Amino acid sequence: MTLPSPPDTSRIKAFGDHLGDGIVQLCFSLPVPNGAAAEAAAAALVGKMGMERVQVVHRQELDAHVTFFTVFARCRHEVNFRQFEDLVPERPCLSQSEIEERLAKLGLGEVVLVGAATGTDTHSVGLDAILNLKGYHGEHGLEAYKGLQVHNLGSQVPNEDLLERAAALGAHAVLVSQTVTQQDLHKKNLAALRAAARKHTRLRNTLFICGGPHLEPELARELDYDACFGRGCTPAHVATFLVEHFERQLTQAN
Ligand code: B12
Repeated sequence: MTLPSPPDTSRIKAFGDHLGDGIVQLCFSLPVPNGAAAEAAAAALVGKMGMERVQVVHRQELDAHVTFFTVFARCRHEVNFRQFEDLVPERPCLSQSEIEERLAKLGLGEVVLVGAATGTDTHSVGLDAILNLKGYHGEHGLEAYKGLQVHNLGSQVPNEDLLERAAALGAHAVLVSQTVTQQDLHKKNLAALRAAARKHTRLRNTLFICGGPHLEPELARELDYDACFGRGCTPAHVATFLVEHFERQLTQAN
């Protein structure tokens, strides 16, 4: 395959073989036995998605009543990439030593962070990746940073327990992890946490940061969170946000 010169990113299409061909690969399962009828049904389904030139290139029995498919097809649609570049700017990221240096200059003493996965959410790996010493993606977690004092309360923590602990510790920031659920439990839980936090006078100036796979920054803003971090973010992204936030706050106060 030859990769041509950079395209006009205001109108981009998916491509497989050559730029602009619109070719996509889809993988899915249907609850039917493997066979020619299953293949026809898979092709029809992809056609209904608006795809053209549908080719079922692979089908495999997963069990007697389930078949897995790989399908190539052409998608006519295009998107304006520039619009997304503006919408989702790359987060700037400082190194751990730069962050530690700038934290020390703030003169706040230790910045206290209290984190948990709240409600019924048992997914703790994401929050641990950000907070625990071991870290993520070759980076140390926030526990390793001089100038940060980290309290990771774990998962399935009731909102009120998180808030009480944060208030008792005088938290500068509360970090909450939530996995998106089909029943919107994450929304309800995040909203309830913010509502309950308003009753704690000691948390009036505390930052509220949420994170988790598929959490939308727009939703976080709507629910009055100061920042939202999704899949792929690293401890340094979060620490950069924190130090820049406190620097801005100090400049505004002076
Ligand atoms: C491991 C896992 C589990 C483990 C969790 C163990 C544990 N101690 O954490 C177990 C088996 C318990 C589990 C259970 C369930 N799981 Co699960 N699980 C996963 C899995 C395979 C990996 C998640 C993970 O660890 N990722 C690695 C970390 C590093 O990534 P991350 O979570 O995205 O975190 C990053 C960012 O999001 C961000 N981040 C995350 N939190 C925070 C917080 C803050 C403050 C910040 C700043 C950043 C941040 O930073 C991290 C680093 O970049 C995912 C599928 C997947 N591949 O993602 C499903 C997944 C998350 N689970 C899912 C589901 C549905 C469930 C169950 C409901 C299944 C069931 N029917 O029982 C239950 C729910 C249990 C409950 N009450 O919460 C779904 C969620 C659906 C969705 N809409 O997104 C997923 C996506 C699987 C799927 N494709 O369906 N699960």
